[in-house]
Amino acid sequence: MTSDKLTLHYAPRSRASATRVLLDELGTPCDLHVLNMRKGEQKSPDFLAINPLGKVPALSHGNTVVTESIAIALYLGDLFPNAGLTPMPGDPRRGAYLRWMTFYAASFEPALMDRMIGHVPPANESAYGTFDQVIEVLADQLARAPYILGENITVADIQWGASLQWALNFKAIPELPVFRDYALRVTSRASFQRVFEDEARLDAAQDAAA
Ligand SMILES: N[C@@H](CCC(=O)N[C@@H](CS)C(=O)NCC(=O)O)C(=O)O
Repeated sequence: MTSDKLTLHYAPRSRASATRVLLDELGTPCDLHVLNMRKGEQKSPDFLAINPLGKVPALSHGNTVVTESIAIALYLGDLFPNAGLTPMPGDPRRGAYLRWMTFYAASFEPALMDRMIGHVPPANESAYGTFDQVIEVLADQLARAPYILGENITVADIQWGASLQWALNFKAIPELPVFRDYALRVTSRASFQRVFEDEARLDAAQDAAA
């Protein structure tokens, strides 16, 4: 638990959306600092002082700043263990939790981005092997149970569900039933629906203001 104020530096329909859903799932109050990326607000000096890369999401918690979606998700999950979404140290799922969260940032996203720009690094030199291997490993894991760590949803599923839904929409990953079913299972939750609804409103307002 924490008494320090949380602020999510956020833009609608971005990687920060999954963070916003996670905050909703954790049931914690959080100020939203909404940036209009169409106006380049993420590159303002004030925001660059928070994240020098000028990218969202970023999280301020008291004097602590956390950037990188996965670091933020791990940080929040540990901060609110009572929400029941975090395999904490001592939980037999903790190792797998860290594995799949890190796999997301270190293997899946780079593989996806390389694929989208048509870059094919040599398999033995890339951090992830090949795109097809990453897809195969992920599909195999998701076929085992309703959620990535088993029968119960965890912080990891919020990230993976949001991302796979995005990747399916953009046809960036194969349209496998295991991906489609999983993404639907996760993103049909009330938390996602609340955030998607609000984001449609915010996005339209930002568009009009840009
Ligand atoms: N590795 C970062 C990537 C963050 C990122 O690329 N955010 C995009 C939005 S989805 C962004 O802020 N882009 C704005 C820009 O680069 O100007 C993370 O996972 O948080």
